[in-house]
Formats: sequence, C-alpha cells, structure tokens
Amino acid sequence: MQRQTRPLHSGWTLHCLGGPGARPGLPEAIAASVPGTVHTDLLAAGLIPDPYLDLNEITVDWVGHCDWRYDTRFNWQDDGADHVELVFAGVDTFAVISLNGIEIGQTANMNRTYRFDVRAHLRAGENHLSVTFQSAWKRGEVLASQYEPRPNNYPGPANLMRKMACNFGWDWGPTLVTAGLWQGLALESWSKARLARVRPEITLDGADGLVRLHADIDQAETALSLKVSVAGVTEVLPVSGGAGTAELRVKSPELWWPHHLGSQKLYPLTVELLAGEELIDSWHRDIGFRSIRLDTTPDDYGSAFTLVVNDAPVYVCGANWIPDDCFLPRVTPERYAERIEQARDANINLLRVWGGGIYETDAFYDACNRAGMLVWQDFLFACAAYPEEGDLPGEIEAEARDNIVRLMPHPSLVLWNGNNENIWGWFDWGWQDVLEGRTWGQGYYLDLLPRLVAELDPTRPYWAGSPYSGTMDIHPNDPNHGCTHLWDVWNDIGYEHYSDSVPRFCSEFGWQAPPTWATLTQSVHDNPLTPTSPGVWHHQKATIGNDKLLRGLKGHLPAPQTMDDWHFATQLNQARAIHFGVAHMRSHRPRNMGAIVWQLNDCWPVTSWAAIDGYGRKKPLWYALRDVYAPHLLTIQPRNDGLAVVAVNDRTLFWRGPVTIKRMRFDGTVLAEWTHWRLCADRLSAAELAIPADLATPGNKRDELLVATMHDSMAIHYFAEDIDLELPKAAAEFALERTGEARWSLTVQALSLIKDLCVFVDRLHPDASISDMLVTLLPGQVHEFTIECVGELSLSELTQSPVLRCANDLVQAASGAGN
Ligand code: BMA
Repeated sequence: MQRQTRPLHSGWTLHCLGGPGARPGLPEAIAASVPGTVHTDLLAAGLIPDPYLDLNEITVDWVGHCDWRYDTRFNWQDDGADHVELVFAGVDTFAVISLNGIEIGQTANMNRTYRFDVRAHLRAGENHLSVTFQSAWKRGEVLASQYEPRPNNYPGPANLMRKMACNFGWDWGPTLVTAGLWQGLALESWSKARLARVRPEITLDGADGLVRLHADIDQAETALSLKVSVAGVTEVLPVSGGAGTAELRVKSPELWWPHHLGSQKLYPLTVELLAGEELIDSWHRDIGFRSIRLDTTPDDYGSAFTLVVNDAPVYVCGANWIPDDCFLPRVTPERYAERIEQARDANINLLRVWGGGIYETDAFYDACNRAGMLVWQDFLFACAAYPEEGDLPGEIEAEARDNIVRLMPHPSLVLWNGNNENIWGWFDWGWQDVLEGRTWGQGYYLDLLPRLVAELDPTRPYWAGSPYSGTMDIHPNDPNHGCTHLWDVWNDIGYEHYSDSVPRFCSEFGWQAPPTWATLTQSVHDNPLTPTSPGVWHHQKATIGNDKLLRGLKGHLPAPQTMDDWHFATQLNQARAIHFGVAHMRSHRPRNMGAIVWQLNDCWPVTSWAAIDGYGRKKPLWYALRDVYAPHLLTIQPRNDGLAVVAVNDRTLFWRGPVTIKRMRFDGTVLAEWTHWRLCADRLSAAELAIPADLATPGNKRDELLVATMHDSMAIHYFAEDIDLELPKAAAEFALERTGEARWSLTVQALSLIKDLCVFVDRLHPDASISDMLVTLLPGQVHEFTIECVGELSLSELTQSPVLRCANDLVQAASGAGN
C-alpha cells in the first residue's frame, strides 16, 4: 500500500480559554480555519475589528494574551496500515495536542514539522482532535524568569523562543501576537516503510548536471529499492541500513539562470520507494541545474563578496523580504507569485528573506524558481542576543535540519546566512556590558549552523551574518570586507552620504516614505488626515520616523506645508535617496557587487522603507528601482573633482555605442554638446568616461542640466538640489484615450522642463495602476503612460494636483510662485 495523506482541515472551531483583557461574551465555538490564525478566525466571525485599520492594533491586543483551543472531529476507519501518524507542517507556537482526550504531544517551535504516532489512540468512527495554545506572552514570562537578561532591540520575548520575531512588533510592524495552526496538518498512513527525508545535492560538473541524492527511510525491514529519475536519466538502487544514495549525471542540461542572465529550465526530479514491484512512497520536486559559489578572495580593497552563478559573477540588484502579512496563512501561492513578479518587474534579481520572519514557504520558493529570482535565506535570528542554554540549542538544531533539507532542492536558494545584525549588536550596541560573559548566539552562527549546512547542504555557501566581515577579528560592518548595513544615512545624516563609501556588498540600506494614498486612506480614517494625526502616527513604527522623514528632505526639497505635499515630497525623496545610493554603488562594480534595498514589501499598511505597500500597491520607489536596477544603467557620477559618465552592463554581451552629452538650459537651449564615438562596457562590467570640463561646468547651476544618452539609456545630472533650482512652472499638453476595456493611454507633451512627473491614479480609483512614474521631460518631449483602470477617467481629473505631481510644483509652492 502506498503512503496515504489525509488533510484534516475541516470542521474546526475555536474556543477562548481566557487571559488578561479577554473579551467577555465570546461564543463557545467560533468557526475556525486551518491553516489559519486566531486573529483571522475572530475577524471572519465579526468578533474583532480589522487590526490593520486605524488604532485597532491596540483594541485587539488582548487576543495575543489569551489561551485558545482549536477542536475538530473526524471519522476514521482502520485500513490496516502499520503506521498512522499525525503530521503538523507548522504550529504557532506553544501547543498541547490531544486526541480523544489523551495528550499525544506538545509543540514549542513554529519553524518545525511535528510528527506524532497516533495509531494506538485512534478509534473506529468519530475522533476528537484538540490543540490548546498557550499565549506566547505568557510563555515568554516563564522563559524570561529562566534565562538571565539578554539584550533585544525590540520589546517581547522573541529571542527566548522559536516564534517569528516581528510578531512582537518591529519598526515597520504591529504587535499582533498570533497563535494557530499556521500550516496544514494531515493523517498519514503507511506500511512497511516511508521516505523520511530526501536530500538532493545539485551541482554542475563541467557542462553536466549532477544530482547526488540521499534518502533516509523509516522502518526499512523489508527489502526495498529506490528509483530516482531526472531529465531522462534513471537509477535504481537497493536500500540498505535505512538509507540510499544515488548519483545521476545529466549530460549538458539546460541551465537555471537568474532572470536577467538567462532562462529558468526546471526538471522534475522523482524518487520512488519500492518494495519489490510495489510503490510504497514517492517524492517529487522541480529542480534546476546551476552552480553557485560565494567569492571572498582577498584583493586590493579588502576581500570580495561576490555571488558567482554558473561561473558568472552576479551583481545583486536585491531587495529585503519580510513576511508579506502578519497573518501568514493569508499569503496564498497566488499572492507570493504576484509579489515576486512585482519584484522581478522592478529588475530585482535577489530577495533576502530576513531573519526576523520565517523560513519562507515552498510556495515562495517555487515562485522564485519560476521567476529566476535568487534567494538568500537568513536563519531566524534578528537584532537580539540569543541564549545558548536550555531548550533553545536543541530546537534551533531541529528547525535548521528541517528547513535546510526542505529548501535545498530549490535552485533559487543561493545563500544561507546566520543572522540579522546580531554580530554587529555584540560589537557595537553595548551588549557586552549587559551580557557579562553570557552566551548571545555566537555558537549558533560560527559553529552549529555552518556545521549543519556543511553536513546537509554542502553545495551551498553559508555566511555567518548580515552584516559580517568574514572574521571576528575585523569589525562586522567594515565596508571593505563581507556584507555591510548602511543605516546611519537614513537615521542620522542624509542620503547624499551614500556616496561616502564603497561597500563590497550592501545587504541593507533604506529610506522611509508613507504608503500610497489609496492604502493610507483605506487604512486610516483620521479627519483631518495629517502626518501626525492619530492613525497616521500609529502607522509609523520607527523611532522618530516622522522627524527623520522631514530631516531627510532638508537640503533637497522644501519643507511641505500641506498633507498632500508631505505625502508626495517624502515619497519622492525616498525614491531619489535609493536611486542615488544604488547608482553610486553600481557605478563601482566590481568593487561593489551588490545592493539589497531595505525593503521590498510590507506586512500591513504603514509608513516604512518598503517599495510595495501593505496592500500591494507600488510606491514611487518601485519605479525608481526599476530604473536604477535596469541591466543597462547609464549614470553620471562625481570622479576626480569632475564628472564621469558610467555605463554599467549586467548582461553577458558587451554594451557599447556612442555617448552624447549635452549641457542645456531648462528651457531646452543647448549650451554645449559632445559625442564620444564609442564607450564600451564589457560583459558584466562597468566602463567610465570622464566628461570634459567645459561640459561638466555650468554657467548657471540653477538653470542647467546635463543629459547623457547611449542607445536608449539616459542619465540626467543637475548641478544643484531642487530647492536651489529655478524649476519653471510645469506646462504640458495632454491627451487621454481609452485603448481597451480597462486600459487607457495618457500622452503628455512637455512645454517646459518637467522634473519627476507622477500621476497618482490610485487617488481616483484605488485599484488603478500606471506604467511609469518619476518621468523627467525636456521641453518638447513626449511621454505616453498606460493606465489600467476599470472605472471612468477624465483628463481634467487626471491632470490636476494632487493626482498629477512633479518636483516643479513642490518648489513653486515653496517659492510662493505656484498655486
Ligand atoms: C535593520 C533591519 C530591520 C529593520 C531595519 C529598519 O535593522 O534588519 O531589523 O526593520 O533595519 O530599521
């Protein structure tokens, strides 16, 4: 008989067992979803308001402080299987599980799979399964009394337990402490044996693909064999001692590439466990053939930090990924696919799954495999000291084993990383004084985790931390070694300082802005709505975040006087800050080989560093990323007291052509022009060309700009910041045409210089979207926007502030010349 899996996802009810602040009068049995969470069940039953709206996060705080019980009943008939097990793919977090009134097990780790033998406790006919959750807050108090103090950047006991850290609140996330069966569960019946663990190590050997497959078998008493197949190659081998290893060589397979370098061929890999001719278990994954290594060779600057995929050094145009929703089961495979498509459309080629969230789901990785999106996965440690005593080391080893093996078949996964900012914290954040020699996690990052990766997934690189220099003898955030986090720029000094250093690899840097207008007004109903009105304030979690937003405008844009101007100016500044930082870093390829912006997404509607807001809408930053992460980037950069034009080429074919540079007045008059007959950026490299001084030196820096063009790439350079520019009042002619059922074309012909033109269609229809933002037009230039919108649109609505905005009107408003 083949192993049978029967999901137990129906008939669940939820019952409140009380706790501080428990809402009185809750029904005895609330209809519940599995997979699901207590919060989403209460929400669906109309028993709590939406925690994402206004100040409701506070109103629903009691939910996380209560204990809860989930119950279901199911029928079972003995089919004669030798073994019947109850398998939980994910339990959040502290639960006691009972079957027919008998405790069958306990859980204490959200990141593990749990399997319980329940054969002896099942009854023919109806069975009662119940899962009782203890509040993580409550358990946290117990743990805090057991462990001596350990620094944690955020309130809550996340560093004492194995539960998603950002659940307890983060500087972009609410405190919504969940409980529930966040992944599926099933009854599994099997006889003779089952595939307990399958570990495919996938590499290249020259042009050939190699699969070294290790299978561990449960209860192998009978004579068994394994049949392994991939890409037309099949191996059959006997199993001995409960394990089998097969090696398959695939001649010249099509390779798997990140999307900007090639296609993503996936091959089905199947493993069958046979007892004689009988199929008793099987396993299947789509795999890809590619090689991966992390080059950290010492060089003139320090040491490299370069991901090398299929022998191509890859410049990482990355984004940090946080859980896409506080309530994880809401992130469906479709939602993952959509978000990852949005990342890919912004020319992002790597997502870093940050350590305060989860080991991402297979649905996430499947979407990345298909999209050609590289993934760097953190182990789950963030911004805190973690004890190395008590139950923690055992839980951490168990979860690491589970997740390394679960994720290793995915070709998109290219790096394991030990933690987020903990080594930095130990060096710089005063931890050593508090710790007085107590453990803080070093043993995990420098010993346990690299050992487990080497044992289980030896073809993938491991790095101990982000940031980390490669050795405890060099400061973890040393820009010349390893990966660096650049946070003082946003926190303290201003975005022009991104160009002060050239990190080898920048795995975090970011700039805040509010969410899109539609998302802001759907989630916050303040009247009046201002940057500091209660709801807007509540949906800003960063320490003095609003002050930093305003400080960050200084020297660049005028201080906004209205809510509309605040919203636009801060979003514009976010987009420009990151564009500026990335263009600087990419222009220094190969000394710098990666930028991972903080952050791609949000888990709820909030002012944050995200490019895509909590309801999935694109902020102007998304458009700026698409531009500055383009595989061909032309940029004008300061070099040797002058200016240079830099062509950055992330393709595998050379990029060359004539470069034309013009110095112009804002009215379009050409003051100087120069064409260099050929600039050539070799494959995967950058090439620089000094701009002659007569072009690079303005006559009037307030009224001139430089424009460089090479093929269809363009770079613009201003000689002063917007507050000092004489930007004219924007003038244009517009035409609107319906080009499909829900598709419109908006044509703009500029009659003046228009800097960073945006048309915020979400202000008219929340679900409308537009093809481009931050478009700069010289007088006479034309741009056609495509708008997706099911509702009606009119030209007069579209072309009025605050729907249509540009930098000109911010500057004009400040100088008093505007409307
Ligand atoms: C780093 C990240 C996150 C945080 C971000 C913004 O510390 O690792 O913990 O959200 O900066 O402050």
